[in-house]
Parts: sequence; C-alpha cells; structure tokens
Amino acid sequence: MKDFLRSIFYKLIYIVPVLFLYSFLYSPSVFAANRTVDLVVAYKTVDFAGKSMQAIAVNNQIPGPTLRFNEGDHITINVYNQLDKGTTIHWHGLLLPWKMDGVEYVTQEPIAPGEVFRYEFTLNQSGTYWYHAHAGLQEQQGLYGAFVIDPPSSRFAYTKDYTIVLSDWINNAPERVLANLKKEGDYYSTKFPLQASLQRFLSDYEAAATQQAKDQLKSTYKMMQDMRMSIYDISDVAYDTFLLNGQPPTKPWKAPVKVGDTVRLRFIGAGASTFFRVKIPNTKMQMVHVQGNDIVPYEVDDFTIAPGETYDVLVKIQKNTPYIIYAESADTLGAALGALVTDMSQPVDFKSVPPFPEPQPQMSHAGMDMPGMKMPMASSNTPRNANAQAMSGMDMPGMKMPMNSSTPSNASTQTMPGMDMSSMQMPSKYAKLRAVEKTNDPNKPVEIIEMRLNGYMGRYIWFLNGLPEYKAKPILIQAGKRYRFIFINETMMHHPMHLHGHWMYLRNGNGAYDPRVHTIDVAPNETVTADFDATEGEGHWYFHCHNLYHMMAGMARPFYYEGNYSTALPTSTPISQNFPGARAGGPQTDRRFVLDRSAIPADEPSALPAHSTTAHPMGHYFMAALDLGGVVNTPNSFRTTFESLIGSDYNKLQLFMNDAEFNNGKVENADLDIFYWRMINEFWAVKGGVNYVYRPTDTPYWQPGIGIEGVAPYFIDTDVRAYWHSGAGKLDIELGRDTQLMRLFFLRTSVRGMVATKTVEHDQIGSGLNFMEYKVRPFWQVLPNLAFFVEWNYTDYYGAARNILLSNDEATSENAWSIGFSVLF
Ligand SMILES: [Cu+2]
Repeated sequence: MKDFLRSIFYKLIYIVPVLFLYSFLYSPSVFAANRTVDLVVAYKTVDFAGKSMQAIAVNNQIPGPTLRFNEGDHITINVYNQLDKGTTIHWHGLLLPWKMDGVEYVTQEPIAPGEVFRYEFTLNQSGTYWYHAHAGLQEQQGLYGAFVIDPPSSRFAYTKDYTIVLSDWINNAPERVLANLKKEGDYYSTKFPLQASLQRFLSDYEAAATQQAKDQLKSTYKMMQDMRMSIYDISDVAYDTFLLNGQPPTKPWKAPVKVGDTVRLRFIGAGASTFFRVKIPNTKMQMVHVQGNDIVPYEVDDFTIAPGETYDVLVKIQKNTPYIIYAESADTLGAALGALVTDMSQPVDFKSVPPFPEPQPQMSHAGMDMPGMKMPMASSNTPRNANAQAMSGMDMPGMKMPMNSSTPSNASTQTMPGMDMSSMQMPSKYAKLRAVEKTNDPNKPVEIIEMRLNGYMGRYIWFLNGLPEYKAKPILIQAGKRYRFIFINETMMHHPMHLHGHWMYLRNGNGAYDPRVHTIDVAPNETVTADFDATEGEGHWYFHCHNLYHMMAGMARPFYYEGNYSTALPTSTPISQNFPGARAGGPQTDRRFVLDRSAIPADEPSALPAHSTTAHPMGHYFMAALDLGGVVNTPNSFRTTFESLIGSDYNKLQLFMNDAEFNNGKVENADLDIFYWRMINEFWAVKGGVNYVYRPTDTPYWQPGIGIEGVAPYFIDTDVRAYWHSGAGKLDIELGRDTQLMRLFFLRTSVRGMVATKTVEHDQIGSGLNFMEYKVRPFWQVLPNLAFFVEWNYTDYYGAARNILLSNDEATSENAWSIGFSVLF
C-alpha cells in the first residue's frame, strides 16, 4: 500500500509538470512570453574572398544570430554598439511602433559608439523576416541576420527548418564602392561577364536563328545607343564573392538531412544589391510562404530573390545524395553555394551544377507602346490636375499625391470597386502569388501615390519622381486611409521597393486574396500597383529601394503621418556597468538588462520640423582623371589631360586641363579651366568660370569661359567651351566616342576644332578656324580605374592661325603617336 501510494506520488510529480508544460505550450494565452535578447554590434576581421577585411558582425557572427520567437511574444532587444560610429538595426517586414523601426535619423538617432538602444515590441505576426543595419552602408559589411516568428501552428508540415541567408561581399570598404560609383555610374561595368560589346553583338547576331531575330537585335542595340543606355545593366557593383549563411563558395554551407525529410528552407535576400537566381538541381521546390505570409503553394524549378525579399520553400529529401542549393547572382558574376546532405561526409560536386541560361539583352520600352500594359489611372479620370493644387506647397514634381482629403468627390479619392485588375500586365515574378487567406477588402477607396523610379544613372543619383531623397520633402499620409502605389520603373534596372511597418497588397488579380508583401521587385519598364492601409496612425516610416547603393544615392523617402509625427527622435543610452559586450563577444541572449526608460523621450507635440528628417543627406564627392601619354615619334615629349570634379551631385568645382603638351622640359601647350560645374539633367552639365592660358602665348593670361558638356545620343561625349580674350571670342568643340569592341578593349575616336572671331597674334589666336584635331585611341581597361592606350593624334592648322605659326617658323600640322595610361582617382 505504501509502495502504491509512493508510486502514485512519484507519477504525480512527473505528470503534473508535464501537464503544466503541455498547457503552457498549447494554450495561446501562455504561448507568448516576454523575451530579451542582447545583440552586440562590433567589427570582425574576415577573409571571404582572399583578402583580410574589416566586417561588422552581430555577436561575432555573420550573419548575426537567427532570432527566433513565437507569435505574440513581447520582445526586448538590446543593441550594444561597439563600433566607432553610430549604428541602428531595422526589423525588416515587422509591424511595430515607429520608434522601434531602427532607421537612423528617421525613427531614431543612431546608437552612439559604446551605447545601447532598447528595441521593445510585441510580435503580432509570424513568418520569415530578417534584420539589418539601417545606418550608412553597414549592411554591406555583414550586419544582417534572420528573424523567424513561429505561429501557434503551421499550415505546412515539415521535419527540418533552415534559414538560408544570401548576401554579397566585396573586398573594399562600401564607402569606397559608393564613391567609385559617384565617379562613374558604370565604374564596375568592365568586370561583369555580360557586356554590350561589338564582339558580343556580332556573335549574338550570328547566333540569331531568324532574320527577324537578327533585325530585332539590331534595332535593340541601335535604340539603346540612341537612348544612351546599356543593354546589360543588371548590377552596379562587381562583387568579389557571394555568401550563403556567411559561407563563401570556397567553403560552402552544409546541413544534415535524411531521406524522408521535408525541409523548409527560408531564403532571405540579404545582399546589399544582388539579385539571386536560386535552384536545387533535380528537385522541385514547393513555394509555400513569401515575405512573411503563407501563400497558396506552387511548384517551382527556380526563383529569383531580390534584396529585401524572403521566400520559403519545401524540399522533399528522397535520395541519399546531396541537394545542392545554387544561388547565382543575376549578373552571372558568381554564385553562393550550399548543400543539404544525408551524411555530413558525403562528397558534394558543386561544379556539376550548370549555370543559369544567360540573361537576354534587355531594351527600354520607354516611349514605346506597350501592348497589354494598362495603367489603371491613365485612361479615365486623372487625379493629376486635381492634386496639382494641393501639391503646390510640396516640392515634388511628378508626385501626384492628394494632400487634401476633405473632398471625397475629388477625382483623386476615387473608389474603384470591381476594377478589373486582371487586365493589367503583372510582373511574371509575382503572377502566381495568392494569399492563403483574405488579406484585404479590395473595394476600399484609394488615393494614388505615383512612384516613378528614375535617376541619373551615369552620375549615380537615384530618384523617386525625379528627386533624390535629400532634395525632397517627406510624403504626408493620413491615418485610416488606403493609398495606392503605382510604381513606374523608367530605368533599365530592377528596384525592390520596400515600405517599412505596413503591408502592401500587391495587386496581381486576386482581389481580396492579393498577397501581402513588404518589398516589391519592380522590373525594368514595368508598372506595378500595390495598396497599403495607413493603419499605424503616427510617426515616420521609411520607404526606399532595397538596393543599398540606390537608397544611399537618393531612391528613398520618409512617409509622415500628417499631424502626428515627431520632432524628437529616441536616442541611445550610455552603458553604465556590466556591459555584457565587454566580455568575450559571444551571443548574449536572454540576459536582462535594465535601461533607464526616461532615455526614450515622450512624444513631442506635433509641429512641422525645421528641416525634413532625411536618412541620407547630400554627400560630397571627389573625382580626378589623369591621362598621360609619351609621344613616340618626338623624343622627350609627352601629353597629358587632367580633370577633377569636387562637390555635391549637382554643383561641383571643375579643374580641367585638356591635352597639355610638353617637349624637352618646355611647355608648348597648356591651359586650365577653373569652372563652376552644374548638372542640368541626366546627360548635360553647364559650366563657367575662368581659364588660365600658359601656352601657346608669349605672356600667360586669364580669360573668362563658359561651356556645356555631356553625352549626346549614341554616347557621343561632347564638350563645348567658349572664351573671351583681348576682344576675341573663341569656341572650342570636342566630340568623342568610346566604342566597346571586346570586354576590356575599347576604341576611342574624337575630333576637336577651335574657331575665333579675331586674330590676336601674340597669343597665337587666328581669326576663323584655328585647328582641327583628330584622335584614334585603342585602349585596354585593365582595371575599372586603369587603362593603357595607344593613340594617334593628328592636328592641322588653318587660316590666320596657320600664318602665325608659319611666321614663327613652327610646324602647321602635327602627327603624334603616343602610348600611355589613364587613371581614375
Ligand atoms: Cu533601386
């Protein structure tokens, strides 16, 4: 009896906690918990691509630790900054209070070095998300990680679950990368395998199957030359390697599975600017969850993931062979690799995976009729005029957003019930996306926010509606309303447009079942419609292209809730003591750390900020190009051209010395423009200032000058300058063109002429045409900033200028062969 009681007692001891645990796990009310995580942001030295580089890690990991919570959890994330500059972390795709959103200067002040910021919010959603730096270019250096929220129960059955974080890496500081792109938008272009070269055209033309295809190819090339666009404008940055869960392809990531497993792979597009094409050879993937939302499943052989997107697929393990995850960069430069293996010692033949078929040359449809493309707004009632009034106070050309909501009859607040969205040409990428449950009432009235995605690509300034972020004002939205984005991509690149803190309903013809997304990859020339409900009611929300460099270069805007935004942003707190990050940099999860709540300021009364809150203010940039050639057929003679541009995107100081000649230590020809340079549109800049002429003249002099420079159709580099000296007007015109013959081999041809209105003999200026100069220069662009050239240069003098030379006993024509190099600083 005693034994029996004892056994009952011991059983109870065992059963009660189990029952308690069981109810704890399965009752929704106790499913959620308070959880605290400490994240330490610090530098870490890495070698991903053959060079030791400074990266930024979270808890000493790249990617940072996967944060995994349950839906309903109330979480506290303490972010400790051990960098020597400010940082922030953004929780990508999460709906949370705006001051927790982690965008520097928009939702918070950067976390100061040595300080801590407490992010605290409740998880009212589930699915696959991620986090990343929203400060400077730190995301490019490794500050990102997966963020997974488990729902109370999953719709899909799976036995294993892995996050696959795809990212890109360059052996260069990202600030340097951006500075390079600001020197020349196509700075890295010669490093890409796909080139719009003549050689490429000829081989494509040869390979084209039909005459029609040949003609098409010819007109594509011709049109793109005319429009001054490249047909392979896939990437701006030539990366050195691509990472899968922080592993370069030289050391691919591997994870164990077994036959019979159904594996959930959570792909996260964490590249700063890389689009990955993903496949697992010999396997169908079942797409089940996109951007944090379950979808009606569909099978795919491969898919493309843009920066900012996430895709969850299920993979069935049926054979005792490796399942290779192959994620190739869209520009074909490389691939991130990984494998699911049924035995960790299994050999994996990564080389067996064939690359994706090469992307086709693409061509702009701008200005062309696009059959099947029906913009919902363009046809009938355009809200543009109606809104022009309300918009007049806002400096946003092209932005057709109604600010005045009081008139529901206003054309802008159209109700569009039953609108046939299926008539719109939708991006094929999202055509199959259908939400698994109702996401929205599609009949709610909308206000239009037209978003033209554009920019001055050659100058690497990216816009929304014709303006970079730093020139534009925040976009005001009103709580409770629904807004309709109409994204019109006017560029030749993809732009993954990301809205913080709100779901967008991607209008792809499923109405109430249109998928919810936080990032929309808008393809070149494409028009995409998506709605969002202004449900947050207050604060600042960032909206931007998730190509990090596009965002930094202006493709971004803050959204403000009208009448309910703040002038003060939360700040970080000094770490008083027991700073966990001071210990070894390992993970510091679930460590309680009490902060002074008063450090997070109470809401300020709404007032117009003195200046708009801009994440990325106007930058200043420096460019210098030096060209130096030794003349082969004249001993001890060389020629040099130097140009430097210093300043902001639109206004610069230009120093320009064009084709100076030196012979036996004597300067024969040299003058220097010291000009104010102002960009007037994508292709043209005007300039003016003074020019100092040292030679040819007996006495050096200063003269005023003005000019215009830019790129004419067919990529004709144009430089026209006019000067005034001693009563003589001079006009100096130079036209040139670089033709790409092969990937690294170009041919420059140029012609320059100078005319004057009057003869000024002692300064060697003749009335009428002075000279014509012709150059032919083959060059090898061995590095993005270094080329070697051979040049033939022929100059012939005419009229009065020729007579001056004759009277001085000088040659009236020159024939020079040079070899030399060009460097871009
Ligand atoms: Cu972009």
